[in-house]
Amino acid sequence: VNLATDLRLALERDEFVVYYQPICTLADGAPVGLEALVRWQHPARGMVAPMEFIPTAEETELIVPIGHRVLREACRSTAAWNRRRALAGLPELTVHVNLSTRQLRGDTPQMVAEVLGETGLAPSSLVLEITESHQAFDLAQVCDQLQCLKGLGVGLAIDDFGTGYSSLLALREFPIDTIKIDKAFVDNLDGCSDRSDLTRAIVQLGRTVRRDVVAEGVESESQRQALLDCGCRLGQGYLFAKPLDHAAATALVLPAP
Ligand code: G
Ligand code: G
Ligand code: NA
Repeated sequence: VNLATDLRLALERDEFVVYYQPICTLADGAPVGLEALVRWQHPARGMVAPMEFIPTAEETELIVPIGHRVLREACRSTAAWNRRRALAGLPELTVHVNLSTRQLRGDTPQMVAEVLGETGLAPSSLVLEITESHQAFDLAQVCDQLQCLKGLGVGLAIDDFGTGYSSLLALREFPIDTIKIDKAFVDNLDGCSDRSDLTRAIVQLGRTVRRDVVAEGVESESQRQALLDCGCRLGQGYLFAKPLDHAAATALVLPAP
């Protein structure tokens, strides 16, 4: 069977669902945002992880309509959560949506503006996480798109910072507000000191250039403490919560009735 054909069918049948993993303040575990993570609810194979279909989706450009669905669903859910949080006196959450460099095309800023208008989510509540594409991309075009997106008032984050060839170049060239430190560097905090020094240096780099820093893949109390000690304020990972379905995310972000 052909994966591209299956993905087209999955779009028609509306089989893509969005999970949400909280981004928390490391000090007290309070959620300040959520990362939207796509899953494919396959009728026979069950829940399929993004790594199994995103590369093919990028290659076939099916990532464009899939990404549109994910963005709309994530913005709609977060707008509803934020309305209810406001009534309860709780601060607004941001929602982080992944966009691979391959998804940044001429009409992307307009698509994002339309989704914000349609769902009523405040632009400042949306953060787009830019991930390096599995396919080649045009740096100048990506910069241009990111400037347009920034003009809408949304936040921009670099995902998996420290991996891939482009981290420092992206930090220099892109109008980025937030750096997400790759899990590999968080894992290092439990290891030998040379490696944890490198992690500390990355956190320091983020602070020096005045970007928010989010640590990914925080799994242990000792990692949480080490991150706090080096001045990192925000984290995401199994220590706080795994990616949750819509109902479980709702229970986490809204006060019990
Ligand atoms: O949920 P999981 O940790 O398996 O996700 C793995 C990776 O898949 C994420 O780190 C992210 O880069 C990618 N991913 C998840 N959801 C989306 C999405 O909606 N769009 C894109 N482009 N990538 C996604
Ligand atoms: O956007 P990104 O590629 O970083 O997506 C995060 C991925 O990492 C998701 O697939 C999520 O399920 C996974 N993940 C999130 N938190 C943890 C964690 O604490 N430990 C591990 N091993 N994986 C995590
Ligand atoms: Na991400």
